[in-house]
Amino acid sequence: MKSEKTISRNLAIALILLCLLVTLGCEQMTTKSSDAKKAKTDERMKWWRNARFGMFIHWGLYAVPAGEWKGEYTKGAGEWIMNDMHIPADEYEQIAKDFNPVKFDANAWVSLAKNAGMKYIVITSKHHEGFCLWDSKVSEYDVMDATPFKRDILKEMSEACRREGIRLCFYHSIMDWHHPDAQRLFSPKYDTKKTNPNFKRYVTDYLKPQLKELLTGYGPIGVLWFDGEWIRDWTPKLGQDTYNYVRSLQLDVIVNNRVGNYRKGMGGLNKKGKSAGDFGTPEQEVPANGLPGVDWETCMTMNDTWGYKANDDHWKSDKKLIQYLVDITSKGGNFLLNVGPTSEGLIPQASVERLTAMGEWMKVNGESIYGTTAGPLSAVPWGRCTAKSGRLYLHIFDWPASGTLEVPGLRNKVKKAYLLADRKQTGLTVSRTGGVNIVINLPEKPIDPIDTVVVLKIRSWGKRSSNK
Ligand code: FHN
Repeated sequence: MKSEKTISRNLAIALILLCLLVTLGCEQMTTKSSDAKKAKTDERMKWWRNARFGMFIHWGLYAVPAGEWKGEYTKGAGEWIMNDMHIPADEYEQIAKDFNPVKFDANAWVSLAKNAGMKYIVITSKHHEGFCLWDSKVSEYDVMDATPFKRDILKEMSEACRREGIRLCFYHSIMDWHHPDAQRLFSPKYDTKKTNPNFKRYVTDYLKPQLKELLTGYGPIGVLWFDGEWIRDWTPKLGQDTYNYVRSLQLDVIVNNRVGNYRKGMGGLNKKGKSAGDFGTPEQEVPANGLPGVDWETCMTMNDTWGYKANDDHWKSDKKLIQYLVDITSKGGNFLLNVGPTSEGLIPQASVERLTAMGEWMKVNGESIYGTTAGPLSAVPWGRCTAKSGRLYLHIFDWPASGTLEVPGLRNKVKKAYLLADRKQTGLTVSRTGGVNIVINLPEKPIDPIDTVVVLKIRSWGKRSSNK
């Protein structure tokens, strides 16, 4: 007969074993569910990660003054003229009567983006001014009711994007200087310190119904790109709720992190590295080391303004823009490059010229951008490196006078090296100078002085760092 002591000891051991099994089971279930969640997110983000390059379009009533108000040019960006020139909402809204962009051609805009090598377009549905570029049923302050133009711009963009296989995405401002339940209360100058007692009504009766219009009336939307999230009325809870709401309308839509007002910190992500939203949004900057482990996109102007300004001729060169694209991609990010169309509906010629030049480069070198990840090489003096399975793309900005390219820190066995522009893929001589450095013999002159790409076909040997 076993003593009572033995029975209670065995029971205790059995209980501990049971708890261990239950804990292990729960952990396995948690791991399984987080793996499943990650797989779903990866699937949803796949096209965006492959795309790497998109067009940002800032267009609204601000294109009419084009930076000038009563004979004075605003010092700020074109799209901020209402606030920066202290124009009261009821005076500013009169501009709608002059918004008649008769030269607007959605097909031309979408073709320009496509020929530049861009795979998606993010257009302002409504910027901070509150004016809507589509036929909204919850507002008269839109292109159909308030202007002589009376065409649904987003509808025409949606049809053109679908025809050209370009993903249509919407920028939408949470901050609204026109709606009485939002920041209009503080017109003519909004005040980040003030709150509107009716802001919740703005969210339920206006912001969400408009998001529903945008996500149910214009076909599949690639990205909902929120902005104007820094106002005091907007909270992380509202952000998470809005993220969930938008995804309930289109499950596959991607949402930027500005829905969750975590833009501060790591170039658009909170200290924990994750925030409401699917990607970080550094603006007018490229994080020195990218944002390792998360998706991110740098948005940038071609001159100094997002919305058109007639007196802003401070244009970045096509060399600068191409090398930004490569730099960002080499760090694992996307590049969202802006155009600010005029009140006639034309994209400025200076933007067209730069996009055309970028398209010429992309036609030859797009393989080294699309679907690539951050390169495994640490900073190299001559350029950048992007990567795809089994291949490294060496982007040479500064062609070595010696005719030899030194590639430090590469453990992988090199199977072949060739110039990406060389369709015959003629092999370049590669030698290893001890350990992890290789030297590639190059032609005397670069193919492209802005960026000539050498492809290294490599055998994956040992762990290569990756950014995700
Ligand atoms: O205030 C806006 C600005 O007008 C522009 O839309 C940029 C683009 O990312 N976002 C805000 C400034 O961060």
